[in-house]
Amino acid sequence: MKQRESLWEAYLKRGFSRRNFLKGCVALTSLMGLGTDMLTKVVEAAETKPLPVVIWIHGHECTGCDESFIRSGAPLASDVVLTNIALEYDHLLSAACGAPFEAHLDETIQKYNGQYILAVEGAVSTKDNGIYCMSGGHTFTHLLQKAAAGAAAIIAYGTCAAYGGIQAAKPNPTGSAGIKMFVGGKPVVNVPGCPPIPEVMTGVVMHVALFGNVPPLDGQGRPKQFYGNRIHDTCYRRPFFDAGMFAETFDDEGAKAGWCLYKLGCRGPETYNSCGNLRWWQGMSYPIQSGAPCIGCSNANFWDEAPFTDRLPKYDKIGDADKIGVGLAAATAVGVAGHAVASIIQRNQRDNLLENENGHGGEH
Ligand code: FSX
Ligand code: SF4
Ligand code: F3S
Repeated sequence: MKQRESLWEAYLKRGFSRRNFLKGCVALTSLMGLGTDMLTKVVEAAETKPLPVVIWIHGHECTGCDESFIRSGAPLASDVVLTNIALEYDHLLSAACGAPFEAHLDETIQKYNGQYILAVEGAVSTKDNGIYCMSGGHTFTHLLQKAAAGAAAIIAYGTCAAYGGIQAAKPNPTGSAGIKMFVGGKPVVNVPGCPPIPEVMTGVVMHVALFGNVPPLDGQGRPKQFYGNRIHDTCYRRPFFDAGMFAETFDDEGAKAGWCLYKLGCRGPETYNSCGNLRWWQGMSYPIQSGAPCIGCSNANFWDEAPFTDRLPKYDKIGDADKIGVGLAAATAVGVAGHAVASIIQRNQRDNLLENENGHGGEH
Protein backbone atom coordinates (compact mmCIF):
# COMPACT_ATOMS: atom_id res chain seq x y z
CA MET A 1 0.00 0.00 0.00
CA LYS A 2 1.35 3.43 -0.90
CA GLN A 3 2.38 5.37 2.16
CA ARG A 4 0.10 8.35 2.73
CA GLU A 5 1.81 11.72 2.73
CA SER A 6 2.80 13.47 5.95
CA LEU A 7 1.78 16.99 6.91
CA TRP A 8 5.20 18.23 5.81
CA GLU A 9 4.79 16.55 2.41
CA ALA A 10 1.31 18.02 2.11
CA TYR A 11 2.75 21.49 2.74
CA LEU A 12 5.51 20.91 0.19
CA LYS A 13 3.03 19.70 -2.42
CA ARG A 14 0.99 22.86 -2.00
CA GLY A 15 4.05 25.07 -2.35
CA PHE A 16 4.17 26.25 1.26
CA SER A 17 7.55 27.17 2.70
CA ARG A 18 9.35 25.46 5.55
CA ARG A 19 8.70 28.60 7.55
CA ASN A 20 4.95 28.20 6.99
CA PHE A 21 5.19 24.56 8.03
CA LEU A 22 6.97 25.45 11.26
CA LYS A 23 4.46 28.20 11.98
CA GLY A 24 1.70 25.62 11.44
CA CYS A 25 3.44 23.28 13.90
CA VAL A 26 3.68 26.03 16.51
CA ALA A 27 -0.05 26.73 16.09
CA LEU A 28 -0.88 23.02 16.35
CA THR A 29 1.24 22.64 19.48
CA SER A 30 -0.65 25.43 21.14
CA LEU A 31 -4.00 24.12 19.85
CA MET A 32 -3.28 20.71 21.36
CA GLY A 33 -2.63 22.41 24.69
CA LEU A 34 1.02 21.32 24.70
CA GLY A 35 3.95 23.31 26.01
CA THR A 36 6.68 24.67 23.74
CA ASP A 37 8.96 21.88 25.02
CA MET A 38 6.82 19.53 22.89
CA LEU A 39 7.36 21.54 19.69
CA THR A 40 10.26 19.38 18.49
CA LYS A 41 8.18 16.25 18.91
CA VAL A 42 5.27 17.84 17.04
CA VAL A 43 7.54 18.87 14.15
CA GLU A 44 9.06 15.38 14.02
CA ALA A 45 5.64 13.72 13.98
CA ALA A 46 4.33 16.17 11.38
CA GLU A 47 7.30 15.38 9.14
CA THR A 48 6.93 11.63 9.35
CA LYS A 49 3.43 10.53 10.37
CA PRO A 50 0.98 9.99 7.54
CA LEU A 51 -2.01 12.33 7.48
CA PRO A 52 -4.87 10.87 9.48
CA VAL A 53 -7.65 9.26 7.52
CA VAL A 54 -10.94 10.63 8.83
CA ILE A 55 -14.45 9.34 8.31
CA TRP A 56 -17.02 11.89 9.47
CA ILE A 57 -20.63 10.79 9.90
CA HIS A 58 -23.83 12.52 11.02
CA GLY A 59 -26.75 11.14 12.98
CA HIS A 60 -29.59 13.06 14.59
CA GLU A 61 -28.51 16.70 14.79
CA CYS A 62 -29.01 20.19 13.38
CA THR A 63 -25.72 20.62 11.43
CA GLY A 64 -24.75 23.44 13.73
CA CYS A 65 -21.57 21.57 14.63
CA ASP A 66 -20.43 21.66 11.02
CA GLU A 67 -21.57 25.25 10.70
CA SER A 68 -19.21 25.95 13.57
CA PHE A 69 -16.41 23.82 12.15
CA ILE A 70 -16.40 25.38 8.68
CA ARG A 71 -15.90 28.76 10.34
CA SER A 72 -12.78 27.61 12.15
CA GLY A 73 -10.38 30.54 12.08
CA ALA A 74 -7.07 29.23 13.38
CA PRO A 75 -6.42 27.02 11.54
CA LEU A 76 -8.88 27.69 8.75
CA ALA A 77 -11.33 24.85 8.20
CA SER A 78 -10.20 24.64 4.57
CA ASP A 79 -6.61 24.07 5.70
CA VAL A 80 -7.71 21.37 8.13
CA VAL A 81 -9.77 19.53 5.54
CA LEU A 82 -7.44 19.98 2.56
CA THR A 83 -3.99 19.86 4.20
CA ASN A 84 -4.05 18.49 7.75
CA ILE A 85 -6.23 15.41 7.36
CA ALA A 86 -7.23 12.90 4.70
CA LEU A 87 -11.00 13.32 4.83
CA GLU A 88 -12.34 10.29 2.97
CA TYR A 89 -16.03 10.45 3.75
CA ASP A 90 -18.16 13.22 5.17
CA HIS A 91 -21.94 13.39 4.99
CA LEU A 92 -21.88 17.16 4.72
CA LEU A 93 -18.59 18.23 3.15
CA SER A 94 -18.12 15.52 0.53
CA ALA A 95 -19.16 16.45 -3.00
CA ALA A 96 -19.91 12.82 -3.88
CA CYS A 97 -23.18 11.08 -3.11
CA GLY A 98 -25.20 7.96 -3.81
CA ALA A 99 -23.96 4.41 -4.35
CA PRO A 100 -20.35 5.28 -5.34
CA PHE A 101 -20.07 7.39 -2.19
CA GLU A 102 -21.29 4.56 0.01
CA ALA A 103 -18.98 2.13 -1.79
CA HIS A 104 -16.07 4.48 -1.07
CA LEU A 105 -16.97 4.38 2.63
CA ASP A 106 -16.81 0.59 2.64
CA GLU A 107 -13.47 0.64 0.78
CA THR A 108 -12.05 3.16 3.23
CA ILE A 109 -13.19 1.15 6.24
CA GLN A 110 -11.55 -1.94 4.76
CA LYS A 111 -8.36 -0.32 3.52
CA TYR A 112 -7.61 1.60 6.70
CA ASN A 113 -9.01 -0.89 9.14
CA GLY A 114 -7.80 -0.06 12.64
CA GLN A 115 -6.16 3.19 11.51
CA TYR A 116 -8.79 5.81 10.80
CA ILE A 117 -10.36 8.41 13.07
CA LEU A 118 -14.13 8.30 13.17
CA ALA A 119 -15.75 11.67 13.82
CA VAL A 120 -19.40 11.46 14.76
CA GLU A 121 -21.91 14.26 14.96
CA GLY A 122 -25.42 13.77 16.22
CA ALA A 123 -27.24 11.31 18.42
CA VAL A 124 -28.16 7.71 17.75
CA SER A 125 -31.87 7.13 17.27
CA THR A 126 -32.87 3.80 18.82
CA LYS A 127 -36.67 3.69 18.83
CA ASP A 128 -38.45 1.39 16.34
CA ASN A 129 -35.17 -0.17 15.26
CA GLY A 130 -33.61 3.18 14.50
CA ILE A 131 -35.80 4.06 11.52
CA TYR A 132 -35.99 7.74 12.47
CA CYS A 133 -32.42 8.34 11.34
CA MET A 134 -31.37 6.66 8.10
CA SER A 135 -28.28 7.02 5.92
CA GLY A 136 -27.49 5.32 2.62
CA GLY A 137 -30.51 3.04 3.02
CA HIS A 138 -29.45 1.85 6.48
CA THR A 139 -30.11 3.02 9.99
CA PHE A 140 -27.57 5.35 11.51
CA THR A 141 -27.07 2.76 14.26
CA HIS A 142 -25.93 0.28 11.60
CA LEU A 143 -23.60 2.80 9.99
CA LEU A 144 -22.11 3.84 13.35
CA GLN A 145 -21.46 0.27 14.44
CA LYS A 146 -19.91 -0.60 11.06
CA ALA A 147 -17.63 2.44 11.03
CA ALA A 148 -16.74 2.19 14.73
CA ALA A 149 -15.56 -1.42 14.41
CA GLY A 150 -12.46 -0.45 12.39
CA ALA A 151 -11.72 2.92 13.99
CA ALA A 152 -8.53 3.68 15.89
CA ALA A 153 -10.32 6.36 17.89
CA ILE A 154 -13.73 7.98 17.86
CA ILE A 155 -14.54 11.62 18.43
CA ALA A 156 -18.06 12.50 19.55
CA TYR A 157 -18.26 16.03 18.15
CA GLY A 158 -21.08 17.98 19.77
CA THR A 159 -23.40 17.49 22.72
CA CYS A 160 -25.74 15.32 20.63
CA ALA A 161 -23.06 12.73 19.87
CA ALA A 162 -21.67 12.90 23.38
CA TYR A 163 -24.92 12.78 25.36
CA GLY A 164 -27.95 12.75 23.04
CA GLY A 165 -28.53 16.53 22.94
CA ILE A 166 -31.78 18.07 21.80
CA GLN A 167 -33.08 14.82 20.30
CA ALA A 168 -32.85 13.18 23.70
CA ALA A 169 -34.72 16.05 25.41
CA LYS A 170 -37.96 14.99 27.10
CA PRO A 171 -40.05 13.24 25.89
CA ASN A 172 -37.35 11.93 23.52
CA PRO A 173 -39.75 10.53 20.90
CA THR A 174 -37.00 8.83 18.87
CA GLY A 175 -35.23 7.18 21.80
CA SER A 176 -32.08 9.17 21.04
CA ALA A 177 -28.86 8.72 22.98
CA GLY A 178 -25.18 9.53 22.82
CA ILE A 179 -22.95 7.25 20.76
CA LYS A 180 -20.86 5.70 23.52
CA MET A 181 -22.90 2.53 24.02
CA PHE A 182 -22.91 1.76 20.27
CA VAL A 183 -19.20 1.79 19.55
CA GLY A 184 -18.10 -1.47 21.08
CA GLY A 185 -15.73 -0.19 23.72
CA LYS A 186 -13.55 1.85 21.35
CA PRO A 187 -11.89 4.94 22.85
CA VAL A 188 -14.29 7.89 22.58
CA VAL A 189 -13.27 11.51 23.05
CA ASN A 190 -16.25 13.69 23.91
CA VAL A 191 -16.14 17.20 22.47
CA PRO A 192 -19.46 18.56 23.76
CA GLY A 193 -20.97 21.93 22.95
CA CYS A 194 -24.02 22.84 20.90
CA PRO A 195 -22.10 23.59 18.83
CA PRO A 196 -18.56 22.88 20.01
CA ILE A 197 -15.61 25.19 19.41
CA PRO A 198 -14.11 24.10 16.06
CA GLU A 199 -10.48 24.53 17.10
CA VAL A 200 -11.06 21.98 19.86
CA MET A 201 -11.99 19.40 17.24
CA THR A 202 -8.88 20.17 15.21
CA GLY A 203 -6.73 19.95 18.34
CA VAL A 204 -8.13 16.51 19.21
CA VAL A 205 -7.87 15.13 15.65
CA MET A 206 -4.27 16.29 15.32
CA HIS A 207 -3.34 14.92 18.73
CA VAL A 208 -4.61 11.46 17.76
CA ALA A 209 -2.93 11.74 14.36
CA LEU A 210 0.48 12.91 15.56
CA PHE A 211 0.80 10.96 18.80
CA GLY A 212 -1.28 7.87 18.06
CA ASN A 213 -3.32 8.17 21.24
CA VAL A 214 -6.13 10.27 22.62
CA PRO A 215 -5.32 13.38 24.67
CA PRO A 216 -5.67 13.26 28.46
CA LEU A 217 -9.39 13.03 29.30
CA ASP A 218 -11.45 13.91 32.34
CA GLY A 219 -14.03 11.67 34.01
CA GLN A 220 -16.58 12.47 31.29
CA GLY A 221 -14.24 11.61 28.42
CA ARG A 222 -13.55 15.27 27.57
CA PRO A 223 -10.06 16.52 26.72
CA LYS A 224 -8.79 18.11 29.90
CA GLN A 225 -7.00 20.95 28.19
CA PHE A 226 -10.27 22.29 26.78
CA TYR A 227 -12.77 21.30 29.48
CA GLY A 228 -10.71 21.83 32.62
CA ASN A 229 -12.26 25.17 33.54
CA ARG A 230 -15.78 26.38 34.11
CA ILE A 231 -17.08 29.15 31.89
CA HIS A 232 -17.34 31.07 35.15
CA ASP A 233 -13.60 30.69 35.81
CA THR A 234 -12.54 32.46 32.64
CA CYS A 235 -15.47 34.86 32.26
CA TYR A 236 -14.48 38.47 31.69
CA ARG A 237 -17.67 39.45 33.60
CA ARG A 238 -16.42 37.60 36.68
CA PRO A 239 -15.28 40.77 38.47
CA PHE A 240 -18.93 41.90 38.38
CA PHE A 241 -20.04 38.61 39.92
CA ASP A 242 -17.38 39.01 42.58
CA ALA A 243 -18.51 42.56 43.17
CA GLY A 244 -22.19 41.56 43.38
CA MET A 245 -23.11 43.61 40.30
CA PHE A 246 -25.80 41.75 38.34
CA ALA A 247 -28.02 42.56 35.38
CA GLU A 248 -31.58 42.04 36.68
CA THR A 249 -33.29 42.17 33.26
CA PHE A 250 -31.99 41.89 29.71
CA ASP A 251 -32.40 45.60 29.09
CA ASP A 252 -31.58 47.29 32.37
CA GLU A 253 -28.59 49.52 33.03
CA GLY A 254 -26.60 46.58 34.40
CA ALA A 255 -27.11 44.62 31.20
CA LYS A 256 -26.05 47.62 29.13
CA ALA A 257 -22.97 48.08 31.30
CA GLY A 258 -21.94 44.43 30.84
CA TRP A 259 -22.55 43.23 34.40
CA CYS A 260 -22.79 39.58 35.42
CA LEU A 261 -25.63 37.55 33.88
CA TYR A 262 -25.98 35.10 36.76
CA LYS A 263 -29.44 36.33 37.75
CA LEU A 264 -30.62 35.98 34.15
CA GLY A 265 -29.95 32.25 34.22
CA CYS A 266 -26.25 32.01 33.38
CA ARG A 267 -25.03 28.40 33.69
CA GLY A 268 -21.39 29.47 33.63
CA PRO A 269 -20.82 28.37 37.24
CA GLU A 270 -21.60 24.74 36.38
CA THR A 271 -20.43 24.47 32.76
CA TYR A 272 -17.01 23.27 31.64
CA ASN A 273 -15.77 24.57 28.29
CA SER A 274 -13.18 26.88 26.71
CA CYS A 275 -15.57 29.50 25.33
CA GLY A 276 -14.10 32.29 27.47
CA ASN A 277 -10.58 31.53 26.21
CA LEU A 278 -10.93 30.44 22.60
CA ARG A 279 -14.25 32.07 21.60
CA TRP A 280 -15.47 31.83 18.01
CA TRP A 281 -14.49 33.49 14.71
CA GLN A 282 -10.83 33.87 15.55
CA GLY A 283 -11.54 34.81 19.13
CA MET A 284 -14.09 37.49 18.29
CA SER A 285 -16.96 36.56 20.60
CA TYR A 286 -19.00 33.97 22.50
CA PRO A 287 -22.51 33.93 24.02
CA ILE A 288 -21.75 35.86 27.21
CA GLN A 289 -19.87 38.50 25.23
CA SER A 290 -22.93 39.04 23.07
CA GLY A 291 -25.12 39.57 26.12
CA ALA A 292 -26.62 36.08 26.40
CA PRO A 293 -26.16 34.01 29.53
CA CYS A 294 -24.36 30.70 29.05
CA ILE A 295 -27.09 28.04 28.63
CA GLY A 296 -24.70 25.21 29.51
CA CYS A 297 -24.73 23.84 25.97
CA SER A 298 -21.85 21.47 26.67
CA ASN A 299 -23.67 19.81 29.56
CA ALA A 300 -25.65 16.58 29.25
CA ASN A 301 -29.43 17.21 29.35
CA PHE A 302 -29.05 20.96 29.08
CA TRP A 303 -32.22 21.20 26.97
CA ASP A 304 -34.27 19.78 29.81
CA GLU A 305 -33.05 22.59 32.03
CA ALA A 306 -34.89 25.25 30.00
CA PRO A 307 -36.18 27.94 30.41
CA PHE A 308 -32.63 29.14 30.24
CA THR A 309 -33.48 32.53 31.68
CA ASP A 310 -34.31 31.00 35.08
CA ARG A 311 -31.68 31.38 37.71
CA LEU A 312 -29.95 28.08 38.39
CA PRO A 313 -32.19 26.35 40.92
CA LYS A 314 -29.33 24.68 42.70
CA TYR A 315 -27.54 27.98 43.07
CA ASP A 316 -30.63 29.68 44.40
CA LYS A 317 -29.07 29.61 47.83
CA ILE A 318 -26.84 32.21 46.28
CA GLY A 319 -30.05 34.14 46.78
CA ASP A 320 -27.01 35.18 48.74
CA ALA A 321 -26.28 36.73 45.35
CA ASP A 322 -28.90 39.30 46.28
CA LYS A 323 -27.09 39.92 49.51
CA ILE A 324 -23.80 40.22 47.68
CA GLY A 325 -25.40 42.91 45.57
CA VAL A 326 -26.78 44.82 48.53
CA GLY A 327 -23.52 44.53 50.46
CA LEU A 328 -21.53 45.70 47.52
CA ALA A 329 -23.73 48.67 46.83
CA ALA A 330 -23.01 49.80 50.37
CA ALA A 331 -19.33 49.02 50.05
CA THR A 332 -19.15 51.01 46.84
CA ALA A 333 -20.69 53.94 48.64
CA VAL A 334 -18.05 53.94 51.33
CA GLY A 335 -15.15 53.74 48.97
CA VAL A 336 -12.95 51.59 46.80
CA ALA A 337 -10.97 50.07 49.66
CA GLY A 338 -14.06 48.83 51.44
CA HIS A 339 -15.33 47.52 48.12
CA ALA A 340 -12.22 45.44 47.56
CA VAL A 341 -12.32 43.90 51.03
CA ALA A 342 -16.00 43.04 50.70
CA SER A 343 -15.31 41.44 47.30
CA ILE A 344 -12.60 39.21 48.67
CA ILE A 345 -14.76 38.02 51.55
CA GLN A 346 -17.74 37.43 49.30
CA ARG A 347 -15.62 35.71 46.68
CA ASN A 348 -14.29 33.28 49.29
CA GLN A 349 -17.79 32.57 50.57
CA ARG A 350 -19.09 32.16 47.05
CA ASP A 351 -16.24 29.86 46.01
CA ASN A 352 -16.92 27.61 49.01
CA LEU A 353 -20.59 27.55 48.12
CA LEU A 354 -19.99 26.74 44.46
CA GLU A 355 -17.44 24.09 45.38
CA ASN A 356 -19.93 22.41 47.73
CA GLU A 357 -22.76 22.57 45.27
CA ASN A 358 -20.84 21.59 42.17
CA GLY A 359 -22.32 18.28 41.06
CA HIS A 360 -19.57 17.26 38.63
CA GLY A 361 -18.51 14.13 40.39
CA GLY A 362 -15.25 15.64 41.61
CA GLU A 363 -13.23 14.89 38.50
CA HIS A 364 -12.05 18.46 38.29
FE1 FSX B 1 -26.16 18.72 18.17
FE2 FSX B 1 -24.41 19.05 15.95
FE3 FSX B 1 -26.14 21.13 18.68
FE4 FSX B 1 -26.57 20.99 16.26
O1 FSX B 1 -23.86 18.03 14.63
S1 FSX B 1 -24.64 19.62 19.43
S2 FSX B 1 -28.01 20.11 17.80
S3 FSX B 1 -25.27 22.56 17.21
O2 FSX B 1 -25.45 20.16 14.98
O3 FSX B 1 -25.12 17.76 16.95
FE1 SF4 C 1 -19.81 35.18 33.73
FE2 SF4 C 1 -22.06 33.86 34.02
FE3 SF4 C 1 -20.20 33.65 35.89
FE4 SF4 C 1 -21.56 35.90 35.59
S1 SF4 C 1 -22.39 33.90 36.26
S2 SF4 C 1 -19.38 35.71 35.87
S3 SF4 C 1 -21.86 36.02 33.36
S4 SF4 C 1 -20.06 32.96 33.78
FE1 F3S D 1 -22.30 26.98 25.22
FE2 F3S D 1 -22.07 28.38 27.41
FE3 F3S D 1 -20.10 28.25 25.73
S1 F3S D 1 -23.86 28.24 26.11
S2 F3S D 1 -21.12 28.11 23.77
S3 F3S D 1 -20.93 26.52 26.91
S4 F3S D 1 -20.71 30.04 26.88
